[in-house]
Amino acid sequence: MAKEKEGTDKPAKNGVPGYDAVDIQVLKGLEHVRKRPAMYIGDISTRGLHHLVYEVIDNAIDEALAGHCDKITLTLNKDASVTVTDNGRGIPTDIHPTEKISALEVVMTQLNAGGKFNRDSYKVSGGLHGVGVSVVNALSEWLEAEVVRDGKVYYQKYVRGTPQAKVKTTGNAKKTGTKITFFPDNEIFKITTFKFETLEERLRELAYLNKDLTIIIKDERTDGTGKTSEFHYKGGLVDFVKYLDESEKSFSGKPIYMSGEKENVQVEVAFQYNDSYNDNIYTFVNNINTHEGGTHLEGFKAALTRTLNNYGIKNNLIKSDKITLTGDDFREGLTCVISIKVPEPQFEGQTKTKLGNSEVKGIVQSITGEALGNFLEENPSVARKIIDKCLRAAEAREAARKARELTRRKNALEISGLPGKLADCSIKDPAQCELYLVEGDSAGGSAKQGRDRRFQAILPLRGKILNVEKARINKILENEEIRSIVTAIGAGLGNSDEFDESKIRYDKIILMCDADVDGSHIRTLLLTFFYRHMKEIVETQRLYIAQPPLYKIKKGKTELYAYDEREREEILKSFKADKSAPVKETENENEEIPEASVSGTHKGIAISRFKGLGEMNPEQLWTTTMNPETRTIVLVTNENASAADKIFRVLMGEEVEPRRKFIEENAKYANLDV
Ligand code: 0RA
Repeated sequence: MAKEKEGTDKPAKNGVPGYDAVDIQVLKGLEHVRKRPAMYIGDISTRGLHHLVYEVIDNAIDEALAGHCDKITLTLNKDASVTVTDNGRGIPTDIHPTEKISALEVVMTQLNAGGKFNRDSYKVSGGLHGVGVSVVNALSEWLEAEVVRDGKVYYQKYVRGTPQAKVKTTGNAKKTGTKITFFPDNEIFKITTFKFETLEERLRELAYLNKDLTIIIKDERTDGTGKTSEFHYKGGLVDFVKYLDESEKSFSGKPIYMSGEKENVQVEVAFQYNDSYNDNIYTFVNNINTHEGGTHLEGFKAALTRTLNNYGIKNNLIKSDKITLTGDDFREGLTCVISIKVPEPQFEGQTKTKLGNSEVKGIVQSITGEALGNFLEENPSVARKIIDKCLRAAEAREAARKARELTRRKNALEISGLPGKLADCSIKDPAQCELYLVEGDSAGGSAKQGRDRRFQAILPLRGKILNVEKARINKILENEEIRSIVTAIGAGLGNSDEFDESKIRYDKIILMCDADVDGSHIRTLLLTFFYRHMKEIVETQRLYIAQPPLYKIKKGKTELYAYDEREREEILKSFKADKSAPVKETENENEEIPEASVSGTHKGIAISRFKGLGEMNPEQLWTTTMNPETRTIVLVTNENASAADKIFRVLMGEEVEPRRKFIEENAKYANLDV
């Protein structure tokens, strides 16, 4: 995509005064961004909208990486615009030697103008982000840039990417910096409301990754939360690991930190071990989250496996003739953040978040291997605890292998190989099929009767399923309910080489639980299971949550269902307004809603609250919750892995205090919990 201009010769004028080929090309550039915004920012949903902010922030981060900026402020303004201020060097404003206009205008109006400036060192650009601030400008109804540089304040305003006047000076000022205010174009974005929490999460992450940086976010919108957060973490990655592991007990003391630099690649790693059975490794390259991993991750894993194994054998902790430990064993209970800075990162993979630079593996491996070796020698008691944990993981893995073997043999004995409780659908094409996982046998029975058996399969689940957050893989595989889920889906246990996506038997897997506390607990347990052990199902957008109604409201022969309090009120209002069967006003508007099954009367109107799915008859269940024409189902997404992961760990993990805090802080959203 990069359009490099060679030499300094301007192409010949084409006859139109004030226009030459370069200008036309420039115009075409931003026009193309407006025509095909998704090519530049991924999509035009809320995600793309937030990308605009990240783009400007990343430019400020580049200033920080170059050592020129230590404070970034983001403000969500009253008028719905956004301001990003930084104290970097300021976008250059002098006349550009070849473009013959202010460099500020070049940066704001030309695609990939970054290449025209010598912004030294590690750039964020080139990755997921890094399309340039000109893209933000093109996709904004208006944008104002204010630069403080060389003792002056410079200013320029743009409308949909077009400058409204030349760059002018508006005053004098000391110091340096850039302030960009933009108003996302509602011709491009359907939704132009920023989500404070989404931005906050990324800014917090950036502050952890750049320990000298202070990042502030302010919500000044009239209908906003009025929240302000300031992030500054002196401990950097060490603080990040503590934050990620807030809900777990570390047994390796405070996070182990190591850093080094080789061939211009800076490496920083912090990690600790906790009592859980999961590993959580987050990797970043130039502050970009490399979700798909890459050579830096490979290097670290190799160093961890080799160094711990060598230490264990040398100190007689691992008897290599008895047991062989795998990389997975050395990562059980590991929480780790790897952050590296590479001058020319190459990003690969489906979402361009996998580091490809081959030289990086060896660099990370040697820096972290050496540092870990020293740490183990200096901290033998921690070393022993870590090796112990790894040995237990290996034993469990061996037990799990045997359990799986057993399942396979058992399944081979059953004719269909499918769980007995599963009421399968008759259509065999997975693309058309749905699997309902239903809480309780009685609701399962209604669902079996109410369903469209051609494409809907029902698997009733009895009681609570196992909390996989607190169990090793062998225990998980011993669990009856989990085994039937895995066999019904048909692709094997996820997150492993054994998983075969092409064998998934359903296009949608829908969790259907009661709308009460127990139901929401079971739903969380199921979500945890899918998130941890069948991530592929979440990632391929197959997992959904059914939305059963909370109330049935009946007047005469008319029966309506309400899915929340607001709908209940609306239906009541419409019933009362309906003159065909006059109803006297209730004397008390706040009359208590009768408990389950017991019908309450609002003078001719009967409201009943469904306590559980089991209370609905098959036909009700079909119309309200299962009929694709009338039901609502909510897709489970995995937008922000680190945030979702943290929520699971807080809710399902060991420590009680963070859980209490989380529930208290989020109690008001409790009925939205997904
Ligand atoms: C081009 C060159 C230089 C800095 C920037 C752009 C720059 C862009 C943004 C966007 C938001 N804040 C920013 N700060 C700086 C290098 C400047 C120099 O070499 O002096």
